[in-house]
Amino acid sequence: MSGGLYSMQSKEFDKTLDLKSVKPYGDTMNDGKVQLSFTLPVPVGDEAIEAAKQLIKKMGLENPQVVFYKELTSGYTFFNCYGSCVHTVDYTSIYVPKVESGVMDMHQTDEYIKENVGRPLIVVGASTGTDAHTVGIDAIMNMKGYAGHYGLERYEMIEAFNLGSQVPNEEFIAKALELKADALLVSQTVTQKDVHVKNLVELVELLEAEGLRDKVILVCGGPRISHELAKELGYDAGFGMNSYADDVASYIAQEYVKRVSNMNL
Ligand code: B12
Repeated sequence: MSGGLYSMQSKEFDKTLDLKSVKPYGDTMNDGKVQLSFTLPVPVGDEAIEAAKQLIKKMGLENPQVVFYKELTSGYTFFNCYGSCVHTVDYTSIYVPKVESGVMDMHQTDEYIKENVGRPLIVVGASTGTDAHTVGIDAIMNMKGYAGHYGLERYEMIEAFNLGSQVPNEEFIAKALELKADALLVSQTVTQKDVHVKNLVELVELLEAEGLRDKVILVCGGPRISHELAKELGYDAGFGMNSYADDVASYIAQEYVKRVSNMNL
């Protein structure tokens, strides 16, 4: 829900806050102050600074200020700038789709699977395609876990197989079949030229072609993945920054039980 306690506290602090037209906060309410940094492919100098200011105005920011600039290499200038945003958003109308299942800790999830499934769930994960980033999928799956949250390998009632990085989609599916996976976890970090979208969609298409899409719980994750994007691409759920094994394990367990009980209806 938008607002709530936060809005009450902020309104007491500053009566000019209107959650229907929110703009950035610098050091006074509604000053719209934004900090941004970028590089222009032009030589360092007064013309470069003027070009940066004109660009900032075109972005919808008033009073552009270049507070730092430096030549990166010949013909390229880096800028740190400030400006005041003239646009606002209606915070009260915002709806962000999220994974709805409640989050349980490792022991609760193990207990839940014992009681409701009666066997360990098989989870196969990888960083797929050309993506070489392993830290995200390791954070979710490794025994030692991440930021105080044990990974799936630590769960008594989850059999977790981490295939590592740069796993081609075909190989990922073959391994999922061999291991009789209940859930597939895909990690995608690189989003340059939308490579993640292409790769994630290709996996869905391959699973569909093999008649396997409905037989697995399909989850993706990564720093620029949202639940909304995941759903759009044909996944059951998506997890972004600051997600942990607890989130995905709870989701998989509850989703599995939901599917089995729907089948038994
Ligand atoms: C370490 C790193 C590398 C290492 C990776 C080593 C390894 N073994 O992983 C190396 C040096 C190999 C590397 C290479 C490259 N990298 Co790099 N890398 C990074 C860096 C510094 C950290 C990433 C990281 O480990 N984050 C920590 C983990 C814990 O966070 P996370 O991945 O977000 O994971 C969390 C969530 O997203 C989620 N999650 C992630 N996956 C999954 C999966 C599931 C199923 C679930 C539920 C949740 C989940 O849970 C995790 C825990 O909360 C980032 C910059 C940064 N500071 O983020 C750049 C960054 C990701 N790299 C980048 C780039 C461009 C590259 C290269 C293309 C560079 C190049 N030109 O060669 C190559 C790509 C190689 C390839 N083929 O993939 C860019 C990506 C930009 C973009 N938007 O696409 C970044 C953002 C740097 C930048 N600012 O430009 N990189």
